[in-house]
Parts: sequence; structure tokens; C-alpha cells
Amino acid sequence: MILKFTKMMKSKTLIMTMVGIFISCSLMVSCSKIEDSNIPETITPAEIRLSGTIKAELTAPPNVPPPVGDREAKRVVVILEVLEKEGEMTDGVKYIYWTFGGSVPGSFIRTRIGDLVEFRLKNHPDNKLPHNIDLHAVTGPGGGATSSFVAPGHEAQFSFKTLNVGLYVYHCATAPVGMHIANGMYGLILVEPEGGLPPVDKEYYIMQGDFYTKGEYGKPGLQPFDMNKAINEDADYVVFNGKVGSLTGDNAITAKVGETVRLFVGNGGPNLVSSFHVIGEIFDRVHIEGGSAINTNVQTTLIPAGGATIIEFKVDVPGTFILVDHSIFRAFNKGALGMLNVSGEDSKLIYSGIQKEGIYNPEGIGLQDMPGESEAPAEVIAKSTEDQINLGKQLYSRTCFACHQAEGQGIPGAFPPLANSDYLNQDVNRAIDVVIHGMSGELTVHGIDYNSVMTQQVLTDAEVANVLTYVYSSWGNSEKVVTSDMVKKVRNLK
Ligand code: HEC
Ligand SMILES: [Cu+2]
Repeated sequence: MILKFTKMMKSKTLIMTMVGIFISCSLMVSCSKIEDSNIPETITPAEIRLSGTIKAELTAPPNVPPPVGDREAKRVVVILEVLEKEGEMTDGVKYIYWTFGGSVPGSFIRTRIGDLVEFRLKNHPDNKLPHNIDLHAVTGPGGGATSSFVAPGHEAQFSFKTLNVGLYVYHCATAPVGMHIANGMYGLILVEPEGGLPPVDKEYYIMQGDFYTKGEYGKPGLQPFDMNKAINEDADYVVFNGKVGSLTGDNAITAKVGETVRLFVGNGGPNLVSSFHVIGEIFDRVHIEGGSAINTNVQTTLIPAGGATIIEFKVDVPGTFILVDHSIFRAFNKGALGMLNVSGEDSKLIYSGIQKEGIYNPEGIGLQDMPGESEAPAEVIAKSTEDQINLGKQLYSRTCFACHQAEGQGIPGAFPPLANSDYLNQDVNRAIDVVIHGMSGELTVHGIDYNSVMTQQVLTDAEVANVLTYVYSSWGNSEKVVTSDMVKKVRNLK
């Protein structure tokens, strides 16, 4: 079609039919130019005429501004303010984020092909550092960075024509570039085609990023950026939309059965490539790397650091669909986990729900016997306390570690510490009971209240004895030795 613009058309002269000339004249082209020449030319995006000026509506994630629809190309004024501000990485962990527009990722910018974007970058006077912006949607030196360097309390302006349709990352490009990106300075700008993207019911804005803090994952307090970890690509946090839990629980994105969903997913990096996946959903269409090639029926799509993808699918059944980086430790141990809550009628035809219940070993639970299966390997029997501690340690790092953390330090507000735990040391039978039966409701460890749920741990008596002996022998606890007999007694009480 005449209205589809490609780079190729920019460089090649295309002979058009008289009908073609008529359409392009009537729609948007300066006709006098064509009349001057005997060989008619296709207009390039650079030549698309503007009709009027609008101020861009900007949104914070997970929201996106309304679609461009069939509006004509315009001068679009984007006013973006850089703010350095404290935020929460996860419960109890603070971080100074550097932001475009106050959010991580920065404000979503929505344009159409042929717009003239007039970009005004403002650096808040309270900020400490100079910044600039490199938009991957820009054709020009530094993607705008060379024209937008601003010190605190200053602003800069430049403009660019959107020449290519697609979803593009923008980021700060001030040295050290990696550090500015690692602190949250990235976002997305969409360039829609003439007439807009096909309408869908729900659209959301999600961006992955990796963060590097002096303290390990979950270490409370205000955590400074760690340059060495960043250089070594040893991320403490890998998250969607700037923090752990930005898209879970009450913050989950939503849709209703039968609706079509479009996700604008970017990856700010600075280092890691995302294997983006939604558990229990297949992507009907993926605009590969945010460009014009469309793949269909995709399970997991790669999003490079500094790249983006448009993902479209219809939701057919209700439930909670988990968004992850399928480099899966990042999801369960570093925060790269979100939720899409779909409400509506069940469809037994598509998904049956549970038809038969049996034993399943979810992540974090030790090996179990399968009734009717060939014999499980014989349990390793501990011959000494030292054996118990070694076996217990292995079990701990398979099972308890995900919640209570490697050094038993727990996660503030969610998982109580096992390190030097007064609660644990007070009453061994109660501790055994917690591990066998799980626990919910309030408890206090070191004067801090927790009110959460520990699921029942499906373990043998010996395993419970070993893991607790390990815990008691570690991190300043009472060095109590727990035996299988003690566990058996507690088990038989109920
Ligand atoms: C899925 C996360 C999770 C896993 C896995 C888990 N726990 Fe817990 N644990 C919790 C939560 C949450 C609580 C507090 C429950 C509450 O608030 O009522 C808790 C409480 C405890 C307590 C009592 C409180 C304290 O700090 O002394 C002990 C002891 C304990 N867990 C031991 C273990 C052991 C040993 C394992 C491994 C076999 C384990 N837990 C696995 C989440 C977990
Ligand atoms: Cu910056």
C-alpha cells in the first residue's frame, strides 16, 4: 500500500499509478511538488505534513496513553522532567532511583509515524547530576543525547521526526551510561503506523530492569548502587517496573475472559536479556523486537537489553497468569515476577481444572515417595550430629532458603528470620510443629511482628530433624539437636 512507509521507500523512487497519486495527494502530500515532476514520487515519512500541535499525554507504568487512532501527523510536544528520588525496591529496602517523569520505567510516550516530536527535557533543580536522553526512535546523532544534556535546574529542547514505525526504548546516555540506566533511567516510546495499531481491549506498559545494590537481595535499609556488581553483571534484583511486586497482588494487571490484551514490554537492562513468558498463556502475535515482523504462537520471547516487544493475545480462561523472566531464578529469587488476573466464566472445554489429585513436587519441596511408582531411593541416614547438619544444610538450600534466605536473615515484612531467632530458640516442639504443619497468623521475632503464611513442608521425620538441627547450629542459634523421635512425637500429637 502507498501508506505503508519503509526505509526502502526513502531511498528508491517508486513509480506510482495515477490512482496512487490521486490518493496520496488528497490525503497528505504537497501536491505541487508532484505536479512539478514528470516522475511522481512516494512521499517519505519525513515529508508527511503536520496538522496542528498537541501536548503529549504521558503515563506512568503499567498504563499507556490512548491510541493515536486515525489522527493526522502533528507537532507533538513532550515535556519530560528528570527526578532523582527515593523509592522502595521491596519491603524495607529503599533505593534512590533516577527517573524520567518520576517513575521506573519512565513516562510512556505515544506518537504516530510522521509526527514532529518537540522534546523538552527538564532536570529538576534538586537533582544532583546532569542527564540527557537517547531515544531509539530518533534518527540523528546520539538519538537526541547530544542535544539534550542538561545540568540540574536547566532544560534543553530538540525536535525529531518519527521516521520508523515501532516500539523503542529511550534511556539516559550520560556517563557513566550504565550507571544512569541501572538507576532506572529508561522508558518506551511508541511510533504507531498511519491509522494506528489494530484496536484491542487492554493495553499495558511493562519494562524489565536489573539492579545492583551493596546489600544482597532483601537486605533492608537504603541500599546504594554497587558498581562492581554492575560490571560483573551480578544482579541483586531483576524486576518489572522498577521494584519487586510492582505487578503482583493489588498491583496485578487485569483482563476479562474474551478480551484481547496488548503488552508493550521493554527491557532497560543495563545488562540482562529477558526471556519474557506468561505462565499459562500463549502469545498469539509478537512484534519481534518491537519492529514490523510478526511472529505468531509464541511461548517465550527474547527482549534484548535496550530493546522492546509488542505482545498480543486473547485471554480465554479465568485465573492468575504469572509474568516471568523465564531465566527462572530471576523470577522466584530476584523479583522478575508479575501477575495478570483474568476474571470471567470458566471454559472447561479449554482448561479442565483439577481432575485428579496426587503428589506433586513444587519448587522448594524435597523428594517424596510416589505411591505406586518404583521405589524411591532409600533415605540417607545421618550417623552423627555433623551428618545431620550436612544433610540439613542441603535440604535448607533446596527448601527453606527461598523464603528464609541463605543466611537465615528472612525478608522484612514477609518471612521471619531464622538467624538468632528468639521464637525458634524458645520452644523446639513448636518449631518442629511449624515445619511439619506450616504456620499462619501472627508471630513476633526479635520484637517484629509477622503475619503471613508458611506452607506445610512435606518432609520425613528425619528430614525435619536434620533441617532443624542445621538451623539450630547456625547463625547464633541455640545449637539444639533435633532427633527423628522428637519429630515423631510432635507429629503424633495431632
Ligand atoms: C514459602 C515460604 C517458606 C518456606 C519455603 C519455609 N518457610 Fe518457614 N516461615 C515462613 C513464614 C511466612 C513464616 C511465618 C508464618 C506466619 O507469619 O504466621 C515462617 C515461620 C517459620 C518458623 C517460625 C518463626 C521463626 O522465625 O523462628 C520456623 C522455625 C520456620 N519457618 C522454619 C522453616 C524451615 C526449617 C523451612 C524449610 C524446611 C521453612 N521454614 C520453609 C515461610 C516459609
Ligand atoms: Cu541520567
